[in-house]
Amino acid sequence: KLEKLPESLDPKNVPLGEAVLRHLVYSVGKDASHAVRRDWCAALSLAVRDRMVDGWMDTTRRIYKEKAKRVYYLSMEFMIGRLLEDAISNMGLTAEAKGFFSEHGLDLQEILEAEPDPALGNGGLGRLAACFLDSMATVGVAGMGYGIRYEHGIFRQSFQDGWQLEEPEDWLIFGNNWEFHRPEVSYPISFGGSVQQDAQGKMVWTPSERILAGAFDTPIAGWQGKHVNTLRLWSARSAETLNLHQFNQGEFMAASRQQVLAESITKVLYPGDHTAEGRELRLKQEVFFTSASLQDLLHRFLLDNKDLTALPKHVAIQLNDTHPAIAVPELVRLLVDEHDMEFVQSFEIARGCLNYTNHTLLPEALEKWPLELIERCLPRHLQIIREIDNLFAAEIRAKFEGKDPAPMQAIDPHHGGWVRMGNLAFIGAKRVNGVSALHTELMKQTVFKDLHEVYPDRILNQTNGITPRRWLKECNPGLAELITETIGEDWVGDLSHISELVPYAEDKAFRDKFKAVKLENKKRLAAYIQSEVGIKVDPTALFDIQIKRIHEYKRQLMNALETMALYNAMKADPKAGWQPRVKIFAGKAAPSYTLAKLIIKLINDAAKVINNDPDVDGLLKLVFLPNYNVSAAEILIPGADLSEQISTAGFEASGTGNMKFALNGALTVGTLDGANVEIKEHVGDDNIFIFGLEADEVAARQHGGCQPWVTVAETPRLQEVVTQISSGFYSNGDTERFKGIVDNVLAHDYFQVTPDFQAYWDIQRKIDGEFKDQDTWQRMAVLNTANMGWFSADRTIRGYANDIWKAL
Ligand code: 26V
Repeated sequence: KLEKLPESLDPKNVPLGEAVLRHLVYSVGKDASHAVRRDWCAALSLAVRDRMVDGWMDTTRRIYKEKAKRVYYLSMEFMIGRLLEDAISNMGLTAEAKGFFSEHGLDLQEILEAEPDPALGNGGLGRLAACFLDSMATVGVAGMGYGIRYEHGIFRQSFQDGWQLEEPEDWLIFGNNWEFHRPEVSYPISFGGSVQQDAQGKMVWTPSERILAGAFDTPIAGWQGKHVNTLRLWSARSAETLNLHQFNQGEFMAASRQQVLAESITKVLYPGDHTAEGRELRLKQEVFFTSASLQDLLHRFLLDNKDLTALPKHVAIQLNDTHPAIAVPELVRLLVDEHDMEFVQSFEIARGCLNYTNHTLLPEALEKWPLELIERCLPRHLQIIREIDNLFAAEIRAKFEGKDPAPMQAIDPHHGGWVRMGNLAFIGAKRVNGVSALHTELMKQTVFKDLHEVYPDRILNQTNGITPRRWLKECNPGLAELITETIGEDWVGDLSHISELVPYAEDKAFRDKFKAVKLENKKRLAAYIQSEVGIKVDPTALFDIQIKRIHEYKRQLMNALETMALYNAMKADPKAGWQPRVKIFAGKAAPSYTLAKLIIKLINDAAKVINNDPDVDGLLKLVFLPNYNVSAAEILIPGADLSEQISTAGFEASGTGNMKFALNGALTVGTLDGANVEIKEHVGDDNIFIFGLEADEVAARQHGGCQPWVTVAETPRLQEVVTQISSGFYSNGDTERFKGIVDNVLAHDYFQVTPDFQAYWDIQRKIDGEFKDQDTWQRMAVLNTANMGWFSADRTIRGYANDIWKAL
C-alpha cells in the first residue's frame, strides 16, 4: 500500500522553480538573497534528481518483472563530466529551468558551470564508459555501471613556466548532490594471508587484511527520461573500528592506522601509465571494485533465482579493458568457495557471463602483474588462475594436436614470473571485442593471434560511438536548434535521422546559417581562450584543434613541428597570402611520462615566441589550454574548423574525439587509423583530409631499421625546425632543454614523425586553400555533420546488446 505515494508528493506536480526554492531553503539551508551560484546549482540538482527517482524505481520494477537480462559494465574509469545539464536536458526541463532563473535575474548557464566536473578517468576509455551509460539508458538496456568512487579524480593541470604542474583535484569538497549513499550495501574484500586445505579437501583462504566496499548510486536518465539506470561506485573503508584504547593513550596516528590504509584504496585515480610506483595499490583498486561488483550482482541474482548455473542466461558482464580482468578468477572463487560449486562448472558459468573489450595494442599498456605480487596479495586467486590455465591447456591439447598452449596461457610456464591479464581475460571471456574495424583486425593479427586461431569466433568488432545528447544537443545548442528547425527533433533519440541534412549541403541559405552558428561557437571559444590564457585570437581565423592525452603515438609533436615550420614560412614571406590559423592544443601528460611533459613545455615555449612576434601577428597564434577535461571539450569541439587525428597508423585503437568533432561540423585531418577509417567511409573521401603512412607500412618501418636522421636531412622545413630547437631558438639559447625530443626524433622516431612530416605539411597547405573557399568548406562541414549518424553510441550499444549480451 505504501508503494503508491499520494499524488501530492509526486515531484512532477510541483513546478520546477518551486521545487528549486524549497530545496534551496530546506536542503541547502540558504535563502535566496544569500545564495551563491553553487547553492542554486545544488538546489536545482536536487529538484531535478527528485524528478528522476520515480522513473528510476519504475525502471527497476520493470526489470524485475520482465526478468530482463541484466548488463553490468565494469570500468575502472567513468569520465562522466558535469551531470546537471545532461539531466535537465534528458528530462525535458531545460526551458522551465531557464525560464525560472531568468525571472529571478539569474543565468542558467552560469549555474550549470558552478557544478564541479567529475573526472574519474584518464581519457578515452573512461569517457566511452560514460557515453555508454547514457546510451544504455536511452536504448533501454537494463544496464548498470560499476566503478570506483575516487575521492580525487584525475589531477588538475596547470603550467609553471610552461611546465606541467599536477595538483590534486577535489570534486567532492562541496558534497555530491547526485549520489545516494547506500550504507546497508557493503561487501568485504580480502587480501593476503594463506590458503589451507581442510579435512574435506576444500581450499580455505585465511586473509590477513579485510576492507569494506560501500555503495554510492547515481541515477542515469536516458533521452526523455523513460529509462533510468544506475551508476554504482564503490568507496573503501576499514572493516575495523577506531582503536579507542590507543586513541585514549594519545596515540592518535596509530589508532587511525587501519582506517587510513583502507581508505587509501579509493583515495586517488591512478594517473600514470608508465611507472611501477603504486602498482600494488592499483592492483588492490582493481580487485576491490571488481570483487564488490561481482558479490553485489550475485546477491541481486539470488534474490529471485536459486540456480547459479542459470547466471549466463540472466547476466552479462562487460570488462572495460583488463583492469577488471581479475573478475575471471574472482567469479570462479565466489562460486566455488562461497557457493560450494564445482570448479569446472564454475569456470563454465564465468565464461558464459564475462566479455572483454580491448582498448589498446600498445605493449606497455597491456597489463601484466608480477607473480610474486599476486601470490602475496591474492594467494587463492593465483591457485584458481593456475587451474584455469591447466583446463585451458588441456582444451588446446585435445583440440589441436601438437600445439603448445604456453604462449597463450595467463602464466607462461616457460617464461613464468608474470600474470598476463589480457590472456586471462581472453581465456575467461565469451566474447572479446575491439573498438574499431582496423583495431579489431590488428588484434587478430598481433596480440591475440594465437588465441584467435584457437577460438576463431570469439573476437568481434564493436566500433565506438558517442552520445549525441551531450556531444551535440547540449554542447552546441546553436547547431542543435538549426538542425531541429530543419529536420525536426528525432535525431536526438535516433541519430540516423541526421542524414536528412544531406540535401541541405547544397542549400546556400542553410550553409550560411551553419557557418553563422560556427562563428558564434568560435567567438565563445575565443573568449574562453582569452580568459584562460590571456591570448587574443581572431574568430575568423582557421581554428585547428588537437585535444587528447599527450602521447608520442598521438603525435602532438608532429603538429607542433609543423606549426614551427609554418611560422618560419610566414615570417620569411608574411605577404604571401597566408590563411590565418589558430593552433590549439590541450591535454594532460601522465605525471611520470617525461617525454610527454617535455612536448608540453616545447609547445608552450614555442607559443611564447610565435605569439609575441609582430611579423606573424594576425597570421598565426599557438595556444595550449591547461586542464583539459569534459567541460573544456564541450567548448572546444563546437568551435573547431579542423580536427587533428594524426596518430601513427595502427596505434590509436579508435578515438572518439574524432567523432565529436566531425559531428559538430569540423573537418578532419588524419591518418588511416582507428575509427578515422570508418569516418572516412561515412563522410566520403572528398570531405576528409587523409595523409601519411598506413598501418602495414608503419609496422614494416618499425621492424626494418630506418634512419630518421636521413629523412630529416631530406626534408628541409623539418631540418630547419629541428636545428632551431636544438640550437636554443625556443629556449633562450639553452641547447640542452629539448635534447630529449631532438635525439629521439633523429635517432629512433618509433612513431614515424619524420617520414609523415612532409605529407602532413602538404595536406595542411591544401587545407589552407580549401578553407579560403568558404562556400565549399561549409558544404563539406555540413556533409560531415549529416553523415555521422552511425557514430551514435546508441548504435554501438545496440551492437553490444545484440551480438554480445543478447539483451535486447
Ligand atoms: C592503462 C593504464 C595503465 C596503468 C595506469 C592507468 C591506465 C589507464 C588506462 C589504461 C588503458 C588505456 C587504454 C585507452 O584509454 N584506450 C583508448 O580507448 C578509447 C576508447 O575505446 C579509444 O577511443 C582510444 O583510441 C584508446 O586509446
